Amino acid sequence: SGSGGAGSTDGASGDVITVGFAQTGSESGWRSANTESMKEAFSAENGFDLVFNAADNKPEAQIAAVRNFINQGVDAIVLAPIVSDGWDDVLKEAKDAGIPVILEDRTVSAPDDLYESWVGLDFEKEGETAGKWVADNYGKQPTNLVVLEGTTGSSAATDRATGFNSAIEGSQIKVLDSQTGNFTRADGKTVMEGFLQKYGSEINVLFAQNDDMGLGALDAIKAAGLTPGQDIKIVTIDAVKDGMTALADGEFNYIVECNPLLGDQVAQVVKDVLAGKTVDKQYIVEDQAFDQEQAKAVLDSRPY
Ligand code: GYE
Repeated sequence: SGSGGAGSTDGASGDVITVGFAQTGSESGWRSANTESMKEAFSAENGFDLVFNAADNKPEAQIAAVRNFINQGVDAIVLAPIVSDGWDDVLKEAKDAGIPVILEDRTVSAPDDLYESWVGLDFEKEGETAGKWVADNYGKQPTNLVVLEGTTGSSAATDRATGFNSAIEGSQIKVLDSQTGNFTRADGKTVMEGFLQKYGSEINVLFAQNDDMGLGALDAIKAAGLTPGQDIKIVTIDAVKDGMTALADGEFNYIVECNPLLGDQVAQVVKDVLAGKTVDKQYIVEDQAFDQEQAKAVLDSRPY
């Protein structure tokens, strides 16, 4: 490098590293916490000049953002891919330009020699943990479940579904319906309204693939005159503050954590790659899970 962007401070600590970060958008509480973690880790104090882009969950806009980073000649690109498919061409362009790409959060379906490393979570295991809890608690008698899926084509949604479905297999859980709520509160609410119109009080359990969709669904459930956490049990993924609050308040029943604080780890991988050190192809961050009592116990100490 050697050409830090405007306002960068080359000093005793060495050259400023210019990093283009292509974020998905700002769809959820998880995403806000992840963006904050990344901005903190890739700060000027830590020797970085961060070029931040959020693509509003539009895959074409995100590909264009990565192409822009290549044209700008950044030192490295960090990508939180909205969807898994469609990355082969632009990742090849980055490789040809000699710009290393590090994935954070979600993965891509492109060959893994097109990126250096992936820092993320075991989404399949998250889904499996959620499904196992549902099967253990409600799967011994006939139980009707609806699903709010995350962004279609995202590895987070696809892998959570795989894990969840395998865990409820052989139980008496029946999936009445499963539709995308795009990981947002607004769509979680709208899709849940549709489920309630169609199935009414037949619904026993809701699995929302993130907290925000579950939080949106709370409004729909209450408006239908039902009590969330009782008439309809709710299991979600993420464990952000609002989700954990709903769990501690008895409106959710179980949350599988998905840790968004990946910034420091990603920044370390970027530094190592640029220093020519060998890095692992993937770094998986551990997740926990919480029931209502556990949520009450940890609520005040949650960092996000
Ligand atoms: O669960 C959801 C966010 O990819 C792990 O994306 C991430 C997911 C997270 O919008 O809240």
